[in-house]
Amino acid sequence: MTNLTKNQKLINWVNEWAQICQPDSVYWCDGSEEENNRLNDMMVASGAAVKLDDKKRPNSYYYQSDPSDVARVENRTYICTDKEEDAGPTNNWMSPKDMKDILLEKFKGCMKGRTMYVIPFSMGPLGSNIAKIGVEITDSAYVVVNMRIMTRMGKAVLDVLGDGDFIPCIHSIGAPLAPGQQDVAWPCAPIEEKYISHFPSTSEIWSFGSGYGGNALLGKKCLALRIASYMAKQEGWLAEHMLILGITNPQGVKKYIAAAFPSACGKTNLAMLIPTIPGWKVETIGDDIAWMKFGKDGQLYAINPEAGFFGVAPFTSEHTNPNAMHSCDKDTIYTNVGLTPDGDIWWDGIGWDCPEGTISWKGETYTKGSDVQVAHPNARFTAKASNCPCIDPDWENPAGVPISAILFGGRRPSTVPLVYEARSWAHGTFIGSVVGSEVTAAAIGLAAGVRRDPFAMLPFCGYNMADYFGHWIKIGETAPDKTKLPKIFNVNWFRKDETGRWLWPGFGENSRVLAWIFDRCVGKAEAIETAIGFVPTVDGINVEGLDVSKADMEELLKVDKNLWKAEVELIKEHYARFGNKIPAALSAELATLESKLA
Ligand code: GTP
Ligand code: SPV
Ligand code: MN
Repeated sequence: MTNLTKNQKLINWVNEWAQICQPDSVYWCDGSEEENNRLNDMMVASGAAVKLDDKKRPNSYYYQSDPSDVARVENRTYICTDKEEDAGPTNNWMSPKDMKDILLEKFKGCMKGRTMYVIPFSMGPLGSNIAKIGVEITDSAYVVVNMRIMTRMGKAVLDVLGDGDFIPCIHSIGAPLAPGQQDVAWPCAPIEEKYISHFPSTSEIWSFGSGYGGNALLGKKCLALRIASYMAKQEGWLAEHMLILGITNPQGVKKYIAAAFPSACGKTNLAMLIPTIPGWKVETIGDDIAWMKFGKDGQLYAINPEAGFFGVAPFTSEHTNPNAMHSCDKDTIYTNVGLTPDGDIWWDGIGWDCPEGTISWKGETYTKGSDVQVAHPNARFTAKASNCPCIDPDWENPAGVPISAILFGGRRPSTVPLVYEARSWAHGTFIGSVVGSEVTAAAIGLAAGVRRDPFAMLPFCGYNMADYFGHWIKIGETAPDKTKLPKIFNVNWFRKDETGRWLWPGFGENSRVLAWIFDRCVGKAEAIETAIGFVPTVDGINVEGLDVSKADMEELLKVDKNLWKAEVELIKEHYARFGNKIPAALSAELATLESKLA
């Protein structure tokens, strides 16, 4: 059936699923450029894709999804464990047997009239001992071309795999074709038939009914976060929803920082930031996922398991994030943005007016003054990391990069200051465990308002979140050299005043905060100890050339005891969800915070 591998276990597994799904044909992806061109041509010919103007956007393609399939579906995402308690109160749960019974029915014949693609992929540099190999079976060619950007994919992976073990990932869009039936541009199943299922104890992923992003590109959230977080717990490392950046100060000293912010809260932007303060430089290792392990020298090292960026398009511009804009200059897939009459793309905040006649993500035509939503708020670009102008020279270093600081943050219009530093690893773990953020468009069907998103991992933790908190505490307690643990900080670029005005300009200006964090790591910057941790002194942050009033700056750095007392009550409610599973070290941190505020 294939001459790409002799791995009998893999061949048997593919055959078994081909019998269940009954595709018209089975195709093993080699990852070549020729194959990629062929699939792109096929999708253009079928009307699934539009090739963009080759002069403006070389080798780039445009897709519109089905209106029901625009983001992750958290209420259709399951962690399947024997005991419900092992999935915990924040995950949807079903027993593996019940889920497999339901899904086997759905997978039966689900690829009729379609091709089954077999995608061997590596999360992490090929052959690195930190990397994990998965094989995704899918009936979506869109998934194939996206996986080719987001992961290392194809024959080279099979060569490294040899006859070894792989993580099996089954995916179907759940839209079989009857003989003669005309296909649609973006086939998928209705929301209530979508299932994004994980079986952590057997390292399996079964995803049905969606073709979008994290639901369908199974290396990303499903493998590199949900399954990997469970593996990391067993094996003593960390799989996190974090960007990784390198920052160099004017003296040429370089440090690496990892940062966890919830979906659509600024990871891509921070990872590619261009500092506004002279002499500083930021380079990108990754923008969404970090796998971290202790090295022989006792430092925590991080790799980016991905090979591309699946980034939020709206409000990405030459002004906010030029490095992301240029990562998308060529070889890019655009999904749910606007398509201009001259074969280019458009979204809100791109930096120029929407051209007359632009086609919206829903296929409507935009004319000046019309209220057509041109790009979906969760419209995305899929771009190669290697096309990013500020990619770090060490981004594919199999050993990873040493992490000096870990940041947490979210969209908090009030209460939480621009930046503060934890007193210890345990205190930092507490800060991570209470991350809150205003809900964004990255997931479907969430009520508006601030929700707790611990460690930005709420939708991505493959086991009981309270046990995950405990794992973080344990990492600190069992670190080979506690003096080498990263320092932990919380940042908040999203403070607003009563009128809704941003108090902080964000984007490149966030370098001022990174510089303070950098200097704290080398024992330089000034801070005062408050009830919540170390906050910069009024002149601790470099504000030279910054257009922020002194009053706003004071507001940004203020710790308001009354607001924080109210916050403590909300934290108690949040912790109550986990009953007595909250680690004692975190209950102690909460008690300390409460007593310091008294
Ligand atoms: P995921 O890919 O969903 O995990 O998102 P992400 O965390 O990488 O978010 P991203 O950097 O794509 O930012 C999402 C949105 O936040 C974009 O619309 C940005 O313009 C906006 N944003 C990012 N950084 C800042 C900032 O410093 N200030 C403000 N006000 N907005 C920001
Ligand atoms: C997120 O929602 O955090 C993303 C986009 O990074 S997706 O890959 O769709 O999950
Ligand atoms: Mn993400």
